[in-house]
Amino acid sequence: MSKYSLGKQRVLSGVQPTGNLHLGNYLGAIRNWVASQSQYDNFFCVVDLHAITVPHNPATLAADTYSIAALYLACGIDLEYSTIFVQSHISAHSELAWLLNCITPLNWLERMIQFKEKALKQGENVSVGLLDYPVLMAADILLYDADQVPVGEDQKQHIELTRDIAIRINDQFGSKKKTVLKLPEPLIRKEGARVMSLTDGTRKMSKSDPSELSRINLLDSPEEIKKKIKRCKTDAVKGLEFDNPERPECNNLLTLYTLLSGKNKEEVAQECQDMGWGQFKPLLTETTIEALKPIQQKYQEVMEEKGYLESVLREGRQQAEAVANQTLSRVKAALGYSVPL
Ligand code: AQP
Repeated sequence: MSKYSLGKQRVLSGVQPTGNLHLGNYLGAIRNWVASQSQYDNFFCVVDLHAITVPHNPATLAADTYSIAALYLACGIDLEYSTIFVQSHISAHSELAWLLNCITPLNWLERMIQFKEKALKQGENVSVGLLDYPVLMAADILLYDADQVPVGEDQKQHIELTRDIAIRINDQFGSKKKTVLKLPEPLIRKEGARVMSLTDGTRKMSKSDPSELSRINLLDSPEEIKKKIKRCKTDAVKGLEFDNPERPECNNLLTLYTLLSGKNKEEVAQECQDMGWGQFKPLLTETTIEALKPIQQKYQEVMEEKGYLESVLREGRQQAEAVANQTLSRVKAALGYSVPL
C-alpha cells in the first residue's frame, strides 16, 4: 500500500546541489520540512536541473547531488512520511517546464528579483536557463499538485509566479468544473525565514557568497565553526538585543542562537541582554557545534552504508514519477496533445 493513502495535503520542496548546505538552508527550509512532515504527504527533491543555471562543475555534480540527499536523511527526513528523489531522474520536470514556458509571458520572468541579482553577478554569461529558473520551479511544484511549499523568504516571489502560471493555464485550458493545475501556497515560517551572512547582517547567507567566512555549513568541523564565529561581524554597542535595525548582525546572531538552542526569543533576550560579544561568541559556538553534531554523525552513517542512498533514491524516483507523469498527461491533454500511439 502507498504511504500516501490518508488524504493529507501535499508538500513539495527542494534544494540545489550547488555547494554545501548552510544554516540558512537548514533553518529556513529543511528544519521546517522535518518539523511538519508527519502532517503532510511530502516530496523532497534535489533540484539538480536548477544547479546548471549558473556555471557548474560536471565532475562533482553527481556527488554533490547524493550528498544533499544524504543530508536530507541526516537532518531527519523520515521515509515513512516523505519521498526523496533527484529532479533530473524524472523527465516530466523538463517536459512540463517547456509547456509552461510557452504560456508564461517573458516580462513576468524579467521581474524576478533573484534573476536580477544573479544576472548582475554573471555579467555577459547569463544563460537563458537562469531567466527560466522560476518556470522550471513552477513545473517542480505543479507536477505534484502541491498544496504547500515550505521555503525561505527569498523564494516567495517564485511561488507567487507559480500560482500566476497555474491560474493562466486554468483560465486558458481548464473550465470552472475542471481545473488543470492546483494552486500552491508558500509555507514560510517567520523564524529563520531569512538567515543573514556572518560578514554582513544586511545580506542573506548564501552558497554563492565568495567568502567562506560568511556562512556556516552543516558539515563544517568544530574548528571551522569556531573560526567563523570568532571572525564574524559584530558592533561596539554594549548588551545584546533583537530587532534593532541599527544592529542587523546582533539580531542575526541572537536569532541563530535562539533557533539552534531551542530556547524561545524572550528567554534569549533576557539571557543575553547584559552580555558582551566576548561572552556570547563562545556560547553561540558551543551551541552550533552541539546542534550540528547529530546531523554530521547521521550523515557519515548514511554515506558509509553502501547502496542505501541509491535504494532510497530509486524508490523515491518510482513514487514521484508515478505522480508526476499523471499530472503531465493531464496538462498535455488540456493543451490538446494527442495520446502516444
Ligand atoms: N539565508 C537564507 N535564509 C533562509 N532560507 C534560505 N534559503 C536559502 N538561503 C536562505 C532557503 O533554502 C532553500 C534552498 O535554497 P536553494 O539551494 O534552492 O537555493 P538558494 O535560495 O539559491 O540558496 P542560496 O544558498 O541562497 O544559494 P545562492 O547563493 O545560489 O543564492 C530555499 O527554500 C531557500 O528559500
